[in-house]
Amino acid sequence: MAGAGEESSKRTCIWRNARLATMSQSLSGLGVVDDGAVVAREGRIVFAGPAAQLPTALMRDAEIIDCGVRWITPGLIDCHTHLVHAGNRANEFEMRLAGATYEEVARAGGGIVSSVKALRAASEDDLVRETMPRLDALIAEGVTTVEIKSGYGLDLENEKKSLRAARRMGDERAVTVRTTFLGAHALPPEANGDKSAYIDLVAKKMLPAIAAEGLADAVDGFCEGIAFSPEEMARVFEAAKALGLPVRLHADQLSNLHGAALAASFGALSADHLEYTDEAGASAMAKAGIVAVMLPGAFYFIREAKKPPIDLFRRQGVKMAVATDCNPGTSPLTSLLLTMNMAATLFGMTVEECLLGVTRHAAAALGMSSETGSLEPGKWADLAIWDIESPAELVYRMGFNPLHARIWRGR
Ligand code: DI6
Ligand code: FE
Repeated sequence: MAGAGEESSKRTCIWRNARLATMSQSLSGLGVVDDGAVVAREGRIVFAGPAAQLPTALMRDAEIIDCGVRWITPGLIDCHTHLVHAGNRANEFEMRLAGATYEEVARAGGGIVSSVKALRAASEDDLVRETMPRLDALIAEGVTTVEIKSGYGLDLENEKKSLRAARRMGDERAVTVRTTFLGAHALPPEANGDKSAYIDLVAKKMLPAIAAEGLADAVDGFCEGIAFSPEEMARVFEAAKALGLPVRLHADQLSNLHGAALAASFGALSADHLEYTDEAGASAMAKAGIVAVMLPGAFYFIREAKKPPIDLFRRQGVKMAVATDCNPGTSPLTSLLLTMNMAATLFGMTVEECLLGVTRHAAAALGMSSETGSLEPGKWADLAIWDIESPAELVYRMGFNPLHARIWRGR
């Protein structure tokens, strides 16, 4: 299988008789090409545009795939997930439905700490096995790149185990995985309430060891009253910068601690959640050119009332991405198509904004703009081919998957 795939990736492949939503920055809107073709060679796009402009030299010895007037978009990108975790928290969900408060759930052993306990008890193989169905659900809807965070280990061995499991997910499936170290997610029980000492451990011990093994592509943190303060996060970010790792931040999700401005001041790739971000935060993000990652699944699941300031982001010209935030506590969501629908219905994002949010802007949130996120020469041949009449259908439907075929790096 792998051999056959490799062979075909060396061949020139032409997908034609297709309508393209290239998502290219050089075209307006979705970058639509009505009678389009995409040509791939050795896993990269060498042409994407009007079929009439197909260079004849590329057509020699090429394998030609007739797309039957279907639509082609870039392969989708889920740029914020906690996909690697053990067990689930359906019991907590039931308790909350029966009227239990967050505190009662926590006292009954629930919350992030229960996921930490479960992850510590799981082996790396267990984690890969448990996570694979979630990854497969994303892949089945055309996802070709997924970011996966640690953050349920909260000690060096268990954070490394999570990140190794995440890397293996990418080895075992035809998908690009980017890993993010989220040691500053919550305080582990053994820290006995000492946040400062734990942040020291994250910044001075865990992060350098993880960087030395090349296990993380970026560093993230949870800046919130129930998690870590801006000062504590700044200590982690200083350490990340010193190691040359890009940073991101869970910012302003439940309150405004000015996390967006903090992320901007460190030149982060993105700030994520942002329900409570104010005008100063949005303009700091615009100036720093960092991406706002919208996570409507968590907003929906915890029944948050405050929406992220989409209008401010629009006015300031902040790029918006859209992601599942798949995690067992606040967003048990493994459909990026449904996530787009939520971003539209709950946040008022347009079809164009939603589609940019899972393609070009999601690539930017991962620092991968030159590799993926649009149909343009030089980028990986990551494509999703859809049985739809218009791109709006990808955002409009709930619980229906119109994927016809998915191509990862030309295969
Ligand atoms: N924000 C969230 O909503 C989740 N983590 C985070 O940083 C919560 C994760 C969990 O409850 O397991
Ligand atoms: Fe998250």
